[in-house]
Formats: sequence, structure tokens, C-alpha cells
Amino acid sequence: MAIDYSLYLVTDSTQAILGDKDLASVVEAAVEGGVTVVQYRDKTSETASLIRMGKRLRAITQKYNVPLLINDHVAVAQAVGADGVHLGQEDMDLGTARRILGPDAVIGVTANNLSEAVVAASEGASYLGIGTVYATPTKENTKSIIGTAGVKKILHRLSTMNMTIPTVAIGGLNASNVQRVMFQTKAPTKRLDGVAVVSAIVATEDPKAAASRLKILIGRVPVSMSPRAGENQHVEKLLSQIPSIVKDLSIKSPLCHNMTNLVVQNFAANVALCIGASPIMANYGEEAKDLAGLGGALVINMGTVTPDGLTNYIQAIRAYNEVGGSVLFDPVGAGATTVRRQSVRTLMSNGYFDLIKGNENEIATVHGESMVQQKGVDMGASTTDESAKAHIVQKLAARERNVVLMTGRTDYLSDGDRTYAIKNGHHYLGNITGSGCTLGTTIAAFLAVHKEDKLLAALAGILLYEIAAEQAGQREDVKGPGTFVPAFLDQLYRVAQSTSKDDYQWLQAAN
Ligand code: 3NM
Ligand code: MG
Repeated sequence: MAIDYSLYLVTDSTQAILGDKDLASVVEAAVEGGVTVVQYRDKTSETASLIRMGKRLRAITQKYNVPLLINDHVAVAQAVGADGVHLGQEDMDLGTARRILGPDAVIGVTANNLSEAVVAASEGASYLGIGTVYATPTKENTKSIIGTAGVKKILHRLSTMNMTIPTVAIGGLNASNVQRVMFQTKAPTKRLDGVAVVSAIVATEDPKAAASRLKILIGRVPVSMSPRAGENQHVEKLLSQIPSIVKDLSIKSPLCHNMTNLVVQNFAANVALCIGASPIMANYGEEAKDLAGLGGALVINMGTVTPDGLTNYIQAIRAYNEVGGSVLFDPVGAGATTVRRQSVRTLMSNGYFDLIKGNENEIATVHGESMVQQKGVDMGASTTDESAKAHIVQKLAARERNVVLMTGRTDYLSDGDRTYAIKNGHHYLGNITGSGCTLGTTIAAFLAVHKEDKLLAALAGILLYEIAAEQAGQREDVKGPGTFVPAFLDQLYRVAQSTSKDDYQWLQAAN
């Protein structure tokens, strides 16, 4: 039997998730909404009541011609005439279950890592439930949070071993992240067949609407990608659009929401004002929902990370992701401490970043870190070869389906498809505090006004910022980093008002 795994419902009968609703009615509504597989999962009820509910669910799923699987209990599956079972690593072994249920039964297995996946696939599991993708209150005793990178690693291995076993991801999946999870986990020849959800359907007021929304999202290309990137393949074409984008910024004056470190708050607010954006420094995650609704962009700057800070960041990232607002990630000092490396992983697994910017070390850390444990954290950190830098930026962007900027004497910018080297700027930027952070603020403001091509938006921000720095550095009244700061703000303000194409040169395509 060929099963459609695209929207896989796992049930939960706890008060926290199901509440006072009737499980059978929830399942029926969900199936009407488009759920393609149902797994009856009840960790606490006695056998008799499992069988009672199992039979009700069997009748419903049969009516809609959707497979029914039973979590853990092989005997219950037999008793209710289910299509099969789903087994965790601590449940009955696959071989035994297969002998009892026969060759046609659907037997799914949970895989948390490469070896569990490969073992289950080679022993004849019908499909794999890969997780836990994101931390979830639905299942607290999860082994480890593997993020989209962990799922991708497993899919990659299965594809190199030519294993065609169907796969679904599970854990913390909902309407705000299913598209991203589907596309970010794609390996060259293998992709997820679907997503498994509990609370995103069972815990909602309207399970039918929730299921049908998820179903639509899963089948659609994600909105987070740049819709018009394909039209901007030539440097001249990109540059010619920048003056009008800069002008647009001052007309629209987008909200630029900074969750940034204490050192640069004041400077970042000044930079935002000079380029024509409307800054707010708001580090409290609770505020993000309101702010995300204002059409601006969010900067997550990890400069002075704390446990509280992390919780606030996650809350804010989710709020912006949910409404499709742009989020820029600045993983300041990413490789410096264990806490920061872990923070990078936590943040990357909790949301989508439209753009990640950092210096060589930070980008290398993000690149290594989200490959999940496998690679050395400081991989590429000592890279001095320019083409290697361009390559790592391109690879990270391709992997995350976003835009990546590595700053340095030469900046590298890529969306995975187009990669550019930018040689603007002034060395005084290296002698003042917050120049990297406020470049992040600047780019975020551009991401808020120009959504059609995020790489182009970023490029506009970088050129505006660095050309202003060049002009300031050349001014006669600038004697060093101290006098550079006010001159830089002046020039930023002036270039932002300028609409001349000549102000945006020196861009070179990287090889
Ligand atoms: N299994 P929600 S995570 C049932 O990682 C289950 O194997 C998991 O619930 C695993 O969709 C999980 O509400 C719960 O996050 C998923
Ligand atoms: Mg189990």
C-alpha cells in the first residue's frame, strides 16, 4: 500500500494538549482538513480503553480511507485492526513486531540519529519518524534536539546509501515552520515525505482549519525565499536599483527592531536614524508580537547573550517568522565560548534567519555548528584564502536558504546562487565599537523595505554603509577613530539622501 505521509497526525489525550475535547471528533475534523495518516498515541490509558478508542478511530479512518497506526502497542493494533504500529527505540523490536503483524503491516520507527535511522531502514521499517526537530512541551523526555540540520544529515546518509524509505519529521512543527523544515532538510536526492504534528492540530480550537492550513503550506514553495532573485543576475542590474531602494527606505522609514548588546544600543539607534529608518531597542521578547506586526525587521545580536536573552530572542524570532517579517542574525563572538556555540545552535533550530552576518570566525562557527556536532567548531576559522571564504559563505547560504554576509577587508555576500565580493569600507571601522553590529542594523532596515530580492536589499545596506565610511575617512577634519564617528554619521546621512548611481561602485563579482 502506498501511503501519503505528507500530513501525519499523532494524537495526544492529555489535558494539556487535548483539553476537554473528544479525541475521536478531533481526529475526524483533522482528517476532513487533510491529514493523511493518523497515529493513535496515548501514553497513559489502560489497554481496555486504548482498544475502545482505537476502534472508534479505526471506524473514522476507514471512512476516509486514511491509515491508522497505533503507538507502542502491537496487541492493541491487532485488536482494533489498525494498519500497523509506530515504535520508539524503547518499544518492541522491529523484527518481533514484523513477525507478529506480518509483512504487509505498516511499522514505523523513531530515529533520533544516523545509526538509529540506518538500522531501522535496513531492518525493514516501513517509514522513519525523524526527531526531535525542535524542543516541544508535548514530549519532554526527548533524547536530543537535532534541528533541521540533524534531519538533513540523516536524509543525506539515507540518500547516499540509496535507501528509499519514507521519512517524516517530528517535534515542535507547526504552521510557522513546516515549509522551512521541508526545504531546509532537503538532501540532494532525498527529502522529507511529510511532517508529523501533535499540538499544531490537537491543541487547536479548530483542528480541521489547522490541518488544512498545514496541508496548504506543506505543498507550497516557502515565502521566505526571495521571489524575484532570478531577475537580478547581473551586477550592473543590481547596482542600478540601489539608489531607488535607498530612497525608498527614507520614504517608508521602516521599523528596525534591535535586540542587541548594551555596548552598541545608542550607536545603532543613531545609525538607523541617519539612514532614515525608525529604530527601537527592545530586548523583551514579549513585545515582539506587537512590533512584528508593524512591518519592520528584527536584528538578533548575540553580543551579550544571557539565558534570559536567549528565551527573549526565540520569542521574537518566532513572532517575526510567523508574519513573514525579516530577521537578521548577528552571532557576535559565536565561537568564543561553549555557551555561545550552543546559543547559535539553539537559535538556528528555533527559527528562520533571512540573513546571517558575521566575521570569518563567526560565519565559520555557524557553518560548523549547525552541521550538528560533527564538524570541528572552528572549521575554516583560520582560512585566509579568499576563494575559500566565498565558498563557505555560498555553502552556508545554500544550506540555510537565506543570505549570508561575511565581513572583513573584503566582504562576501551570497544567497547560495549569486556570490559577490565587496571591497568598500574604511579601516577606522575596525577601530570603533559597534561597526559590525550597526551594519547589521542598516541591512535589517533594507530587508524591511525591499523583500523581492534579499541579497539586493543587503547589498544596498552594505554599500550605503561602507561608502559613507570611506567618505568620512577621507575627510580632512577626521584625524582618527574619535573624529571618524561623528563624520561617519554625517556621511551616512548624506549618502542616504543621495540618489546618484556613481555613489555605488566598486562591486565585484566573486568567483
Ligand atoms: N515524538 P508536537 S517529538 C510524539 O522526537 C513525539 O520522537 C517525538 O509534538 C520524537 O507536534 C513528539 O506537539 C511530540 O511538538 C511532538
Ligand atoms: Mg513509543
